[in-house]
Amino acid sequence: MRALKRAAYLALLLGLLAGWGELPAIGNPIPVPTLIMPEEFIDARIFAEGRELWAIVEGVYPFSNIGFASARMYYPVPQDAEGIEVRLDGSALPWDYVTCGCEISPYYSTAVGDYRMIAWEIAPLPERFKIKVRYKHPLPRLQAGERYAFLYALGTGRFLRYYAKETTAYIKVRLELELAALEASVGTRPVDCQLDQEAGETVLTLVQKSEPFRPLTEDLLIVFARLLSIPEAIDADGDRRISDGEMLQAVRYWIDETEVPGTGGQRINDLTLRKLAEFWVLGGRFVITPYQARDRAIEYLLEKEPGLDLSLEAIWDATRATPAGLLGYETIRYTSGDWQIEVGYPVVPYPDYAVSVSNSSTGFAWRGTVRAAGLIIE
Ligand SMILES: [Ca+2]
Repeated sequence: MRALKRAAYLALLLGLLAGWGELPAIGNPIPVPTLIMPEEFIDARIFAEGRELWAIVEGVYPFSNIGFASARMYYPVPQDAEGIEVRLDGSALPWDYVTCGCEISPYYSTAVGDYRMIAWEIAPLPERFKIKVRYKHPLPRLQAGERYAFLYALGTGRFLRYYAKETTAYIKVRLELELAALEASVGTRPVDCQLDQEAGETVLTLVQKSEPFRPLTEDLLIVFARLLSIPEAIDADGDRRISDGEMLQAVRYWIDETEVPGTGGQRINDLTLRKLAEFWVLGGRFVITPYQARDRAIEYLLEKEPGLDLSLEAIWDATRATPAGLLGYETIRYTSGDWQIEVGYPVVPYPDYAVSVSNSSTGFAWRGTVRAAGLIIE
């Protein structure tokens, strides 16, 4: 049993197991020591920030540990990942980049370039524990146009030696944008995923099961083309404000009745031109989708109460909460932890949004109207 007291080097999730040594066989058929990860849960939110698209990725990995005293775990993240957080049962764990000359390669090769390996230690290693990893990164843009790639390193199982009859990954990617096209693949195989489009966002749901007695060994790649709304296409510098030059360009498109590039063939009509002029005159960041209204309200509340435990980087679950039978009005309910944000709006071009923000544990409650030009009325 002395072997069990040695620090065991595990590379679970996403790494490899070194220092495996002789395995004291205790129970059959489960090799001991071993780590078991039958499921993993991946949530990602893709959104526009300026002219770039970003992803916030959150992975939750529940483990059972049979016989390991401690562990060193590895995990690949994009090279330009920011705000990397690793949590063990909710508490922050220190992590570091794997450097050359270490136990494993510092890089993990993917279809969109090398990812960097990070590592952390857990000692003592509980019998059951949950690892949560979170990071944010800009998405690579492919060729010209509005095509982007999102890759999740699902295939780290190719390095692993852990035991589970099979591993199932539950993946949910929320794209806060309109899509012109989307293709998902695991390795080189296209995969069927469920796509739900609602209120200007698309939710991709995918359940990926490994082969029996094998981990997942290939990465998930989503390639998509973005469709711009007219204000987004006119806003050439992506600051969500309409400058003098951008307004002038909009007027040209309106006079010539030409299609606005990137919008899938839309033209500027009189109403849209008036709205663009309003955004231009008022100068605020325009709000043209329910999720932008939600974020504008969060931004406003954080300015008012900086200590508030609300985050612009939360991953929200969105559901349609429009009462049955109500026509011409929609309500989207966003939830994240104890927070709930409801955004209601009439189904007309460039509506004002009625936003209510509440927290079920603190009793916090706020209501206001977010106007399309970004102004807030309480
Ligand atoms: Ca602009």
